[in-house]
Amino acid sequence: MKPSASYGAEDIHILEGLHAVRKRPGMYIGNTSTGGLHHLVWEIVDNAVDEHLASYAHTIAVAVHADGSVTVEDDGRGIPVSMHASGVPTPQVVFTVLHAGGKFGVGGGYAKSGGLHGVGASVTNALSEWLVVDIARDGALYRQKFASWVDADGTEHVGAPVTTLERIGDTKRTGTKVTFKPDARVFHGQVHVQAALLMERLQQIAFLNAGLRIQFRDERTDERVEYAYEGGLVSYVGFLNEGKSVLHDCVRMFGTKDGIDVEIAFQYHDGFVETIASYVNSIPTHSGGTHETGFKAAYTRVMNEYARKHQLLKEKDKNIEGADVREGMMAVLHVKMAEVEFVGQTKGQLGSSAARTVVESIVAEQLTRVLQEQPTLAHQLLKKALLAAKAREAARKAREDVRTGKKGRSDLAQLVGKLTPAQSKDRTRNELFIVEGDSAGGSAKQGRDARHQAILPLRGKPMNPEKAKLSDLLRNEEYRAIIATLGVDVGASCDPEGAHYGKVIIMTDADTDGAHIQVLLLTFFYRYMKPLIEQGMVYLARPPLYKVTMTKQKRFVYAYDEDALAALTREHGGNVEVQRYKGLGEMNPDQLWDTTMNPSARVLHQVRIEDATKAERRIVTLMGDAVEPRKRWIVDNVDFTQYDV
Ligand code: 2B7
Repeated sequence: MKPSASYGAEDIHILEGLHAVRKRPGMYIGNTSTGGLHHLVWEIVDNAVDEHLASYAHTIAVAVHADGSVTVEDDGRGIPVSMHASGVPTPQVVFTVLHAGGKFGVGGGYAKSGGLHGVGASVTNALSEWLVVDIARDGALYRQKFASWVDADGTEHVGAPVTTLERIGDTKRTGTKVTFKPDARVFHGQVHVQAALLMERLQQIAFLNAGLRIQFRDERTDERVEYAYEGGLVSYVGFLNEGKSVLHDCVRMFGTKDGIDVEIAFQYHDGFVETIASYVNSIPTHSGGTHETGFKAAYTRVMNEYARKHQLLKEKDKNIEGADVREGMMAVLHVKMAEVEFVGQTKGQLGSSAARTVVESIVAEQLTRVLQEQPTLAHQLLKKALLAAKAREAARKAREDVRTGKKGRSDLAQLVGKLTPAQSKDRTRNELFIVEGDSAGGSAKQGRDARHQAILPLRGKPMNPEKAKLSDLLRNEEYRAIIATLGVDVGASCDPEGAHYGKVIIMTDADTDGAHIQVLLLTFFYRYMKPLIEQGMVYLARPPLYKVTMTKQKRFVYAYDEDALAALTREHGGNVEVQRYKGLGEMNPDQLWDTTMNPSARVLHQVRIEDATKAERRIVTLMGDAVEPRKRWIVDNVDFTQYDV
């Protein structure tokens, strides 16, 4: 494209501005890789969202075209087409002046736009090969084009207008449409816009702005989606909790104070993890900040007040801690305010102190009302919080008992006394074998590598963690011994870094009982020490099922499953003697070492959670009331990781 508009003296300053963006793109869009590329889209989308927040735009459409260019369109008022005080059309100011919104007073009424956002259209223009803006307003359609190019004599043009604002037709609609092509020279040739990235953020924006409809289409693949959520944050929480068992209907709290809008939705699920997704003016604050601090402070205070008032906490009791009242909470917090201040450069953390006071006061007032109006919910949440507090305290105590070797009323110390520790103190190399039964424990103890392998024998069958309350589990010797030996907390504060062992290996008999114990222990780890599974620290030992002696050669091998046995029998024309191992105890220490414990010979199955929801379903199927699937699982003794529900 060739320039056709001429420039006045004022334009020199303007062009210098955009040249600066080209020179140091990172300063304006963070980087010139994927993040920066998509930033070009967000600058434009943010302006459209601002027009929605001003109550004019209802629909935003985003399209990626076959040539890699992107269109963003809104049905708002349309950028004013009048001449700006500087003597150029307003759209030209918007697309060629850095921080046009702030400096030139364009777009008044966008009080609650995203801080540095809403003023970045010129940045997108500066880093594009070309940009076209179409404006529908006052019955007419207008267009202006911009481009970046280098003349034959080396003169560089950045985001320069190549047409002036032209009236190109009539229309009854109103709105703004911006189409641009990211400049490959800026992005090292990598200008492929990713649909998945756009969709994720567009959906998020739709959740955060109830009533806004966002359409997306990718003309490269013909993919189309539309995001529109009348429920706003409540829909968002529902989406985030999808696949989880939730404990109650989503709660919504909202209010406005000192010009700051606050909205919060929360809903607990039966897990431990606390998730608070917070935003300011639709911008994610991944590192939280003042709004989150205010929310947490008010939430903890009001819950404790309620607990005391209703005798759930006695006078002598300590307050429930924040982490305990938030265990299993899924929350979204959105604050809208003017003059947003972020901590640091990355916008990840809100710094405005007004947000803390306002959120705190609105949450205090609203949550007090919610608890009053819904006493059943209030009691449910507080009981859960008290249980979380108890669990944490019990886990701490269980570990302390072991550390101090204290003999209490319980015979925990005695049980942990059964632990045969590893000689090494290297927690990354050390392995804890949780072994079924005392006799197998004895063989394991004698057969092990004493430097790095510790043996914890279990008495009977551990309690079913699916059926028992956590408070009961924590009274159970087996689980207390495991918690104490591993040295990690259960629930939200479970930190694998603190574990005394790098590997936890469950070693049970290759029979139904053994399989059952495996499932019980895995359920326990899944429910209460999930991070250990996530970190790949939990394993199942796989002892052999058969000892197969080749009668002619007078030697033997181990068979780990029926297939291997069948193959051996076939191979040796039936001249085999088969010994079925019924339990680990039938193996002598050497055999146990050779077949099951020796790191260079054994078969271990790493327990993984590829998909937490699937795993949860699996556990419920295996451990719930459905007898048939559990039976099948136990009979098959299928490896946990390969079991497909
Ligand atoms: C701060 C600048 C960028 N602006 C307006 C008015 C409406 C408007 C815009 C826009 C992106 C792609 C489709 C204000 C604000 C400029 O001043 S920008 N709509 N949409 C947009 O960029 N969408 C406006 C007051 C009265 N009438 C119109």
